[in-house]
Amino acid sequence: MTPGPLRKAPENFLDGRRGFLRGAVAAAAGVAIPAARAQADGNGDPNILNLPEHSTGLGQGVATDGYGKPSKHEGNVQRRPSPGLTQTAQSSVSFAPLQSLFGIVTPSGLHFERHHQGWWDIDPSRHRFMINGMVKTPKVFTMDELMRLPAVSRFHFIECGANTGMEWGNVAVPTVQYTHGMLSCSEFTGVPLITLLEMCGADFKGGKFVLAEAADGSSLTRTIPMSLIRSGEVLVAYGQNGEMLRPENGYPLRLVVPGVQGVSWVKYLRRIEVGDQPYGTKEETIHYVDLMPDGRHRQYSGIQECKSVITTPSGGQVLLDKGFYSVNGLAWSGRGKVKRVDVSVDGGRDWRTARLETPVLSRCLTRFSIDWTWNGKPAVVQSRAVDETGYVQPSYRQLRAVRGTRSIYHNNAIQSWLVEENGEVKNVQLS
Ligand SMILES: Nc1nc2c(c(=O)[nH]1)N[C@H]1C(S)=C(S)[C@@H](COP(=O)(O)O)O[C@H]1N2
Ligand SMILES: [Mo]
Repeated sequence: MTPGPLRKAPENFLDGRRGFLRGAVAAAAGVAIPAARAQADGNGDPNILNLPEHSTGLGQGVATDGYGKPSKHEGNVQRRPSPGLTQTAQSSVSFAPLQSLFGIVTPSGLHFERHHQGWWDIDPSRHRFMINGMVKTPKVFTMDELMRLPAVSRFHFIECGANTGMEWGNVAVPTVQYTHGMLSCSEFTGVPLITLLEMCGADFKGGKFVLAEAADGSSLTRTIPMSLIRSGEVLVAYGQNGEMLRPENGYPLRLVVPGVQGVSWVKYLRRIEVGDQPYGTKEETIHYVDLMPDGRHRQYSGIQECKSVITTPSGGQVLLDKGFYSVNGLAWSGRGKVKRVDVSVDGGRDWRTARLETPVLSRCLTRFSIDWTWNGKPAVVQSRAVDETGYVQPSYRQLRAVRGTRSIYHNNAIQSWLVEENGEVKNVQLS
């Protein structure tokens, strides 16, 4: 099979440029797109006939800068801020380039960022983590003390509650990076919070909640129910994808709260307080609440419901030709494993069950794919995920029937991409 004739998403939709690259490899070799297509059988291809320098010359020695970087040909794969959102340096978002990623793990340097008050590169030797409140022995841990304890490593997604938020207003931002890019997935390493609470003699009878507090100036604090912590899944984490957390992602310590919206994953974690009731902090009473149709606020809607999105083809990409495509994307659920993903290429009339790429892990991204032969006619591609609880990802009509139209957060509706006759892929909303 020849490589899919799929152009990459525009380098940056802001400067109005279109993605004219067929792919990084073709671009680097200076191959014109039609020529590359005509020579699909290799006949007369100068890239086969003329030996390149890398086949005849000497390569470079081992990297001496000590830490590897991506190929220079992949320079357009970047996390990017959105012009439509908060743009002060201190309260900012960058979105992960989902359209350019494979599998389920987000490379650490492309993990999305959400900072309420800027990020810090904290000196781990001076960082302290305290547990107090309803405990027998309040304790302060250094990083060394934490890292001596038995740790676990687990793959989990993190999604900001505001991911896909602009679509509530049918703003239809152009690419999947901006519709769904406040989503990432890593292998996190850390100590289960339950272990640390036990070390402090936490009162598990009266202590129904904990408050997690950050060490940055955002005063970021969130209530976590003890029931989640008891499952052993909540981690006081220092590792991300085999190395220490990146500064942007909370170095040297962050809370990992699998399945729960990103704001509860407190970065620069400095304190856990055990209490007997929810704390009602600003992040749970003013922000991250949902305005319901009856005018009341829905609070503490922590769990990210089952959701999916097709990343190829997706907004901003261009299909160059009719023919075979491997339609693929990501599915996830804050309630457990993804059980099934259905894909439609006709705007939801017919659905086919997609393949799930292994491993399929709980509260983790799952990659799905399905074969599609595009006939060159306009097509609307959609994915609909079902999780192991039987919950089915809703359409916009179904979601709005319950939630109304005035939300910002917690939009898990089915995403539609329109493939136009000229191959351009656009973000559309079907009512
Ligand atoms: N200390 C601190 N923790 C924080 C935040 C923050 O601004 N400061 N942002 C929260 C929000 S709203 C989200 S969505 C996630 C984002 O994590 P990331 O930047 O690692 O992607 O961190 C959460 N934890
Ligand atoms: Mo967030």
